[in-house]
Amino acid sequence: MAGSLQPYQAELIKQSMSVGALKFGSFTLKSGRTSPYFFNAGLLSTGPLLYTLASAYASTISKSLSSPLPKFDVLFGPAYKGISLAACTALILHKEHSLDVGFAYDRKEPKDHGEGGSMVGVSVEGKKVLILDDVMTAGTAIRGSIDLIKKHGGEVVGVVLILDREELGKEGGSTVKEVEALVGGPGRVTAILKMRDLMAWLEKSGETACLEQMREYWEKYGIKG
Ligand code: OMP
Repeated sequence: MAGSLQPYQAELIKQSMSVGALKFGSFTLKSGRTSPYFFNAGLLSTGPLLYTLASAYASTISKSLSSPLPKFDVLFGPAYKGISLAACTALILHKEHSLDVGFAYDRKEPKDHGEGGSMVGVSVEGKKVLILDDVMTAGTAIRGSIDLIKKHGGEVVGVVLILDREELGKEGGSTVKEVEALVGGPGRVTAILKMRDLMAWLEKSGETACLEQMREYWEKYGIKG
């Protein structure tokens, strides 16, 4: 199962561990599952860490562009954590990949005065939209963003994540496959890291106890095949 890690992936894991953004232990997830690890993207909150992360997002997007990810017009960062991450990534796409895209995000509480509404940034109406989010487990959060963008007339053409936990979704199959079916098909959900990358890192680091718990969790909730 363990594959080889790219240097930028190993660097992100190392930096995430150093600030406690990636932790091993026992955690209750939004889905109710009890997980032996948790990734808290909110702790990647210094200039250097944001640069490492946004660069990794931008490289992941750039690598998938043309195929399987089509050209897109807007990078959408769901509130709250996705907002700053999508803004930073849009900057890096412009500066380091010559890719100029719009940036948009939502408000968790719609504004009832001034311009009002729940969407901020460039309009998604009639546009191809790439959603940038932190972690995907059972796909509830991503489904909410897909619905919101559709409601505002946008077409979601893909999703990019920090971490794909490679878990079973609500319908009992792979979350990734379920979400890909909603956004255009295979390859449309991409991630900087997958659960199996974390396992490869634990194996390389000789963290056998953590690795054993990860394997047990994978048996229970990991994608099959
Ligand atoms: P799903 O909505 O089940 O896909 O869970 C994804 C969300 O859970 C993320 O947007 C986070 O709010 C949260 N989460 C993490 O941030 N890190 C994790 O390692 C796991 C979760 C989680 O609760 O599943």
